Amino acid sequence: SKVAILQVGPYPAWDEGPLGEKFTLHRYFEASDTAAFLKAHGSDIRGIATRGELGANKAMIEALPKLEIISVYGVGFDAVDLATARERGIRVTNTPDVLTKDVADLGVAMMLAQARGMTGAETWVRGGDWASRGLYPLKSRVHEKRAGVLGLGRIGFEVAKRLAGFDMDIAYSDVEPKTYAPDWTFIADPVTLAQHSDFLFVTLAASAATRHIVGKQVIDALGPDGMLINISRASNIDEQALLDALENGRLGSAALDVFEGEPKINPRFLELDNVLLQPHHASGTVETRKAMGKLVYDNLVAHFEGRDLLTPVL
Ligand code: 8YV
Repeated sequence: SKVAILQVGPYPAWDEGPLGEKFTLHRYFEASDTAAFLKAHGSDIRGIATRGELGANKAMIEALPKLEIISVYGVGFDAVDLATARERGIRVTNTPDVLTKDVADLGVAMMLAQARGMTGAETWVRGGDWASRGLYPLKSRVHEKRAGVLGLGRIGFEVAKRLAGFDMDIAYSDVEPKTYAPDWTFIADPVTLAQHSDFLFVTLAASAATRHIVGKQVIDALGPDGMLINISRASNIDEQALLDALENGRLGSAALDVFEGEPKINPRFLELDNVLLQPHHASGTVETRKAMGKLVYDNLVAHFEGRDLLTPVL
């Protein structure tokens, strides 16, 4: 008989097909009463297939006495209760590397789109302003400006590499200087980094230690001409402080792919014209999502066949 898996969120058909053939999938996201659902199926379930932003919380893990592995579709595993998993000896996997370049691409695209006012410019054309009002307002350039990268891991490195192609002056923060950072300036303190940035990219893996690392101080240091770009997790930013600063012009602008409580975002964002809003899709290309789905599947199969995990976190 097939191993039972709790499927926390939906996947594209190309992933659900093979997963459903190999395992018995219990589709948590379709349950109207999730507690009753866990009660009904929980005693059989030996694996979880989840998504980066959904993870697996304590209550979910505790409802599954036979749970052995949590396979995350995403590089970020901050939504998985790692402490509980570790205590129970539950394995955890994620999908690093395969999504790195897509996430970096979108981050840089967001910077360019926001800096050059492309969303407004599109509306200018479609709404007839070009014909009736004439030239679109001028914007500041990007090249030769200062970029700060907060977190020079895999994604931060690919962002910085791309920014170097735009002749930007690059600095970064991390726990220590990185040997693989060519001539980029290391600035340990995020507030000092923000002071030295026109564009600040947040590319940190989220954890309790990085929660609200971008708070009022960093935002004020970036200032009324600065732009904040977040392609990591909402928890890395104090969203209230960000909204306050965007509303009163203490921060110039922001470009965000992630939000507290997403997909239901704070309606204050919708009132602002100095923020570019994206629906958490930095890894959202067909090629990358296929590679992520394959890793979720391959890690689960490797575990249940007693082989080494491909991309273990725990
Ligand atoms: C995905 C992500 O959008 O990798 C991550 O951590 O958040 C993204 O790649 C998400 O996990 C898909 O559900």
